Amino acid sequence: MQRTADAAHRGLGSRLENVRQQLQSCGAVMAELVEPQSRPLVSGALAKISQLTVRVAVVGQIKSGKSTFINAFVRHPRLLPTAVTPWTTAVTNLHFAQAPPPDGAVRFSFMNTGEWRELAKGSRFPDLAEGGAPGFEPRDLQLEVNALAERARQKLGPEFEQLIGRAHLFNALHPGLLEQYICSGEFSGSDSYGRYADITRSADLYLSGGPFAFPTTVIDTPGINDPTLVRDEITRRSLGAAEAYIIVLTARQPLSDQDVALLRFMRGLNKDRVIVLVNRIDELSDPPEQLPQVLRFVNDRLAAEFPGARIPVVHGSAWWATQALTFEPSAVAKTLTRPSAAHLFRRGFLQQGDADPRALADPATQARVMQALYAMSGMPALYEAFDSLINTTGTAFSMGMVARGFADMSRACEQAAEAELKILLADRARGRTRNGNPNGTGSSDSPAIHSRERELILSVSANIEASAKMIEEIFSRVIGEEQAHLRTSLLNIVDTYAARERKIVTDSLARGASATTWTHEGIEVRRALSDAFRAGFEEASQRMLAYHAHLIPELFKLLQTVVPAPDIPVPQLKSLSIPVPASIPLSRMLVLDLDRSRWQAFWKRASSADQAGAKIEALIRSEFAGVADELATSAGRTFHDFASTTIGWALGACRNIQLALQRRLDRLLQEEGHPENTPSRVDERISAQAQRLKDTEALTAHLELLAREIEGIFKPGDQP
Ligand SMILES: Nc1nc2c(ncn2[C@@H]2O[C@H](COP(=O)(O)OP(=O)(O)OP(=O)(O)O)[C@@H](O)[C@H]2O)c(=O)[nH]1
Ligand SMILES: [Mg+2]
Repeated sequence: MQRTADAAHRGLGSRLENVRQQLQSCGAVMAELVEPQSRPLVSGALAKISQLTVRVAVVGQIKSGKSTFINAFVRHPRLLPTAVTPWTTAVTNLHFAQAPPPDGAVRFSFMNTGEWRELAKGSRFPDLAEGGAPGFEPRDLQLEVNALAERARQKLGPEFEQLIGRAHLFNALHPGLLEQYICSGEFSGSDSYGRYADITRSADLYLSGGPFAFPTTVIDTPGINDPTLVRDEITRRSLGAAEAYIIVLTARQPLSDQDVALLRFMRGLNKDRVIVLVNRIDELSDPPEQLPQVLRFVNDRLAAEFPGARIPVVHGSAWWATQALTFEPSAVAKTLTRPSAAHLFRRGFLQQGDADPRALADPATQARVMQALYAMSGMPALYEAFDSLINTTGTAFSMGMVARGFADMSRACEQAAEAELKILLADRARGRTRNGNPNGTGSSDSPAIHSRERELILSVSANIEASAKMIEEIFSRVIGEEQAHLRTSLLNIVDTYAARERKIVTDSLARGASATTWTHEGIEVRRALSDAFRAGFEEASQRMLAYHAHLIPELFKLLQTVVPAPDIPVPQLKSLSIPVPASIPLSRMLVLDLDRSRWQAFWKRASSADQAGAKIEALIRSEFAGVADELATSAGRTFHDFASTTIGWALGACRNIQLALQRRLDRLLQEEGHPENTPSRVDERISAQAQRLKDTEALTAHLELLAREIEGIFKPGDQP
């Protein structure tokens, strides 16, 4: 396309990619400057950033146009199968700007028996069977899984047993291949279509091209309201692996009941990493009238569901985008006679006569129509939104941490180089005064001085190690406290809610109402948990950062007793914040979410109003206690990662200085009195050391600039 959006033109995530490449080249330089013992720290960080990828999941109800949209989004318009009947059954990961594994660029992984059993249990069903909420035995999922296994067995015959738990690998895609693995439904095509669909868990495709500058994985998911519970569960599970989400809605039924359910389901995901696409606007019969209404409705609904969040809402048509990318004059001519195409004329993208099939043979008209369809497809706006979204992800944050770590280490190298130079200069000066020799190379008291300095350094370094250990312990204690605190406040919310629901059930049954009318509206408690989690996490993260700002400089102060160690800049608490992990556990399906028909057995077993109320309270508690636990654990994990990385770098930087000095003094001690230690040799060393100092100064300046730049790029998202 000629008129691509700026973001796509540069390549999505190009700023991040640029920073990454600079970090890689700085890291390579630094690996040569640091002490050998510090190299693993640098190479570990380099390996880490070379593996960073952004993962975005595309979700929506069945047939909203997810696969069609993805094809246009990744600029492979015929990649994923899309059609009216066959539906996507497996999670499909499209990897861009990433090297394929050696065993094949296309991989279909089959479920294994364990996974099947897992799926059948659902999320927390086993706990329930073990007494969490007696009397509730949701067998539906199990029955479904059994039926699925039976169908697959019949379809595949003896092959079935061989395939379970394994994978099929290919070097490249060929036509019809995906249809065999990731689609199901009524096909008019080949018999092999859908052959492996029942047992395929996921597909991984490594692709070239695409609009991505930064390694990105786009995840196509089965529709969220797939008629089978199993597919629903597969989709929910796949979401945990993503850090950004595109929700595809249908313009003609914007936020239908299913969409509202989907939004509630998305509630647990980080709201600032979501883009909403109102797709299929080409199906509106009167866009000028209907489009503003649809968008207002969607925005209002989003504001109600995600108060305070700014979720970008993009509208468009994946179909228009596909037509622009594949341009077939006869199909385009048909499109342009539809009422929705009048929209393109009204917006000034097209001229009268452009819809005429004969005019469409003219290259100038073709180019204009292509541009019009593409511009109105929503794709440029979506690219812009996606390009900013990438910058709020954990990937951007991880890169910022590496940049800061590198900058600290580089400053440490600089200080070490400066201190080493001072040792050499002092040594030469001592020699000169003592011997009256202008080219003196040390004196008889030099060894004593060097030994003393060396001892001092060793004792300081022992202190540094001990302090680092202490700092680790403090962080560990603080993280433990924060995690427990977060867990308690989440459990309090669950308790309050469970007690309230108990009262509602008991009261209404006592008044003679039928128990079967009770339905769980878990939205409110999920929202309360999500808000409390976010607020609690942010509060805890401020405490972590305050400790960080206070404790890390202590390490360097210790070092300052022997050398002018660097002052590590204290992070600005306002500008730095640890990104809140996605609250995936909140999106998990719980027994409470099952529909009314599946609750019959539960109510049958309750003999009195009080008993029914008590059971509901126990059920809510047991279901949500696990969610609260998981949320608190994920917060703890994020803090541990943060603490170990920052302590690791600070300690690494200190060690590097201390090792460099130790090495220099050892060498001087070793060479005392050696004949090859001539004045010219000493001068040579001094000038080599001065050069080293210059190099590290330049590297530090570059890295500090980079760390500041990435801090400017990384926006942890809108604060509520
Ligand atoms: N008119 C119109 N049709 C569309 C649009 N996007 C997708 N479709 C059509 O809708 C049908 C379903 O599209 P898919 O992309 O397979 O939808 P999906 O959401 O991936 O469906 P599942 O994987 O089954 O959940 C196909 O026939 C598409 O051609 C659109 O913007 N406008
Ligand atoms: Mg699909």
